[in-house]
Amino acid sequence: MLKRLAAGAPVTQMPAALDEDGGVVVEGMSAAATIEAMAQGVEAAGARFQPGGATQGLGLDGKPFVGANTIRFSSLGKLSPAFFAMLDNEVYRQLADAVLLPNCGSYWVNSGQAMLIGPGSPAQMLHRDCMNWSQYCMPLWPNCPEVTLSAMIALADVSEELGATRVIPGSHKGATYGEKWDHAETVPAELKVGDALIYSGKVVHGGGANMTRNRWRKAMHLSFLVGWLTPEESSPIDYSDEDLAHCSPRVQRLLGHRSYDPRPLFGGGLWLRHANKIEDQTGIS
Ligand SMILES: O=C(O)CCC(=O)C(=O)O
Ligand SMILES: [Fe+2]
Repeated sequence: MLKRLAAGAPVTQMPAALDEDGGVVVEGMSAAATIEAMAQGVEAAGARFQPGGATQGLGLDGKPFVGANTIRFSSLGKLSPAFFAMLDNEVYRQLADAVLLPNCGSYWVNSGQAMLIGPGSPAQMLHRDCMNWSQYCMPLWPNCPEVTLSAMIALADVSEELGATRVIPGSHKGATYGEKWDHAETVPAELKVGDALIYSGKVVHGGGANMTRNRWRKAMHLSFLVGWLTPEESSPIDYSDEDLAHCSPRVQRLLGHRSYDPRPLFGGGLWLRHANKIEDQTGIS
């Protein structure tokens, strides 16, 4: 079993649990009104998608990973401003700061995605999320710094039967990078609506099988990535300046509308967003 901590527990306990098992359940991480608004937006948009359409940008090769009877889509901030509130969630912020800021000046959104698992879906293949950046992580394994942190947030109660995310506790410290993992070693991270499974990019996990005949698993994935790596999703162009005009500077940075500043660590300025506008230099408007 993964440890379960209340969102109000001292945040210092959470990195310790995360470090020990590679994942921790934070109960009640998101406010009820926020989840309700997000869930409504996802429900309405989800009805417009064909199951099995998502490919992770990989065409047919991506389909086995996402599953034939699942619905996945991004740009959740277009559905409800609740998404921006989730990006500003204080508990997740503190955890992400603790895990990622030792390795970057700032981090940004890797994915903000509805992950709906349909009835009869088999378990997803087991993987580590950091495998998206294997060229960096593999040569350094198991000592590679954390580059990504994920949250699976329940938009409705998520039981084992419905396809709760399955995790192999401790596998983030496993000696070999890619191997054949045994589903029997996984444990389900069951969630009540508003709870979140927070997990290391290094831990082995996968979506669970939905064993029901007619019910969907309703959850969303919100992951962060060190600011010097390329995210899965193109948030910087998915959202316009106008979309984010009323968001906090943190949310604007998370969605790629501010530059990456490596300080206090060593490195260059990257993604020079509005750093030197032509209009500012030439007087052209
Ligand atoms: O759907 C889930 O529970 C997990 C999904 C996942 O781990 C992924 O797609 O990277
Ligand atoms: Fe994953």
